Amino acid sequence: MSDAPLFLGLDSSTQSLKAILIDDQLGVQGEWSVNFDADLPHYKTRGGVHVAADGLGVTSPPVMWVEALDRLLERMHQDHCPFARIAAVSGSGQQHGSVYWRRGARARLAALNPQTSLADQLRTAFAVEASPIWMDSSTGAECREREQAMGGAQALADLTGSRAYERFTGNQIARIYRLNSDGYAATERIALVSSFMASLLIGDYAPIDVSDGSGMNLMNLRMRQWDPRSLEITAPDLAGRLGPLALAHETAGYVSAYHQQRYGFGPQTPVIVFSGDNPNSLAGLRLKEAGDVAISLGTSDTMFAALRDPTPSGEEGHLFASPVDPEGYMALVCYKNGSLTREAIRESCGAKNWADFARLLEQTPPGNRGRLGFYIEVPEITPPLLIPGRRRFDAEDRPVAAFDPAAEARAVYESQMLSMRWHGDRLGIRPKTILATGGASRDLALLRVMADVFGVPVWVAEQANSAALGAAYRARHGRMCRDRGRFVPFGEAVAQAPAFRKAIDPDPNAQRLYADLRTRFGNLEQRL
Ligand code: XUL
Repeated sequence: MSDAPLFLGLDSSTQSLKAILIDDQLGVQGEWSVNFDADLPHYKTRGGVHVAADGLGVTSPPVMWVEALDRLLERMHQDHCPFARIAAVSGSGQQHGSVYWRRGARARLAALNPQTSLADQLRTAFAVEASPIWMDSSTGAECREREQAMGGAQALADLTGSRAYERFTGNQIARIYRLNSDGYAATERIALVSSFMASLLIGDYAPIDVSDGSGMNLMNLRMRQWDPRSLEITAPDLAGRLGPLALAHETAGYVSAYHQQRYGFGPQTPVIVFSGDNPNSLAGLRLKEAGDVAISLGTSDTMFAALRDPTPSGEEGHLFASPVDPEGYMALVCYKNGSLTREAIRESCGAKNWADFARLLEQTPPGNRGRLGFYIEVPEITPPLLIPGRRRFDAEDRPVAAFDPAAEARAVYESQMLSMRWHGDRLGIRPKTILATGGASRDLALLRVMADVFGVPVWVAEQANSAALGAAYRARHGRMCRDRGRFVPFGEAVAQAPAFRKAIDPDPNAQRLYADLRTRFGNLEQRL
């Protein structure tokens, strides 16, 4: 057993850096994490981020992610993690965030000294010290310019998979070029969070994968190549700064001497190209067929599905290249008001924990006697409601100032699920079943509302960290493709993965009721 191969998946998310180690039978052998606020308090982040005074700009310091990697690997080392048995590593990053490596950084990465920490050696390697992340909504002007230059929102979606979105990296790069042209001029390479973390492992610039790269408004989705016109309207000499794209099962490089000497990785450990957290979750949840839909309930709530034949929308949602099928796609709908918003409402309802909140919610019937609410604590992506506020309506669509706590508790859950159903439907996502994942997938009250609103059974993945797990699965997949010298269907790499568990069936009565509420919800949302 002691020589049996292991596979490591990392997940650099908004609030933490996590690791999952699996064996060749896909069993989880260990899990570790570093929480940015609690473990690295000197960066003074809240929820892993810094929010600008206007509420629209949201960034994280990239050196914090660097320090987190050493911290995580040290923890694993203290736990006697058998690094030498790791046969491949891959990883996940929060999508859209960008890192600006300063000229000369590549040479520094290649010469890392294992006697000194990564953070000490790379602290000054950034041309822009605050990395914009997915929660940023400050690029409205750049989005409008992009859509105009590319022939409108639908034309841009047809080309790149999405209309212009504030958090998409191309718009972020355009803004940095406009406001900080010296920083842009000093930039040697622009990485996504995913390719950035891979670079720290291989000691060189790692490529951006086509799946995470789809979240930039810069890539031709069908060709899986940078679109020259999109790059040109963003900033000068961008192609060289972005480097090549790669497929997610390809090898980015080998774990560098720094990590071999410090932690004991083997000398030839391949690092499989890193991807975004939603693409990795798709891999972790093994979504393959049309009608297989997952909902991830975390800092962001996302709904995603695997597709073969996508129809881009110039209005909403995203299409990305698949991370596990070189010819496949994935559809994604993303919400910023996820767990943090649920928590804020729970607190204002006076419920101490989720069990209390569920008891409150059960005091009102499904459908909440016609009451509907919209809970926007932070500028929302879907729909684009940038002004925070709690807006409530009675059964006759008249605005009301407040709900009692029981109605409020139900309204926030119903509103979130009705919105997913409404917007997913417009993007062609029609679930036959839903697989729930993320921290809040442990909340049965929320899953019940989900099952009833969608009218389908909800299953849960026992392993809540689907992005890190998906990265570990992809590490195994990438290693298989390498060893066989050809693309191996992803299903072969995960054939032995444990089955999911059914959590709840829909109640047919509630289901009918929600069908009526849906239309009212859509109309009210339009009004807002
Ligand atoms: C997806 C998105 C979020 C982040 C969260 O488009 O913006 O789900 O990936 O990490």
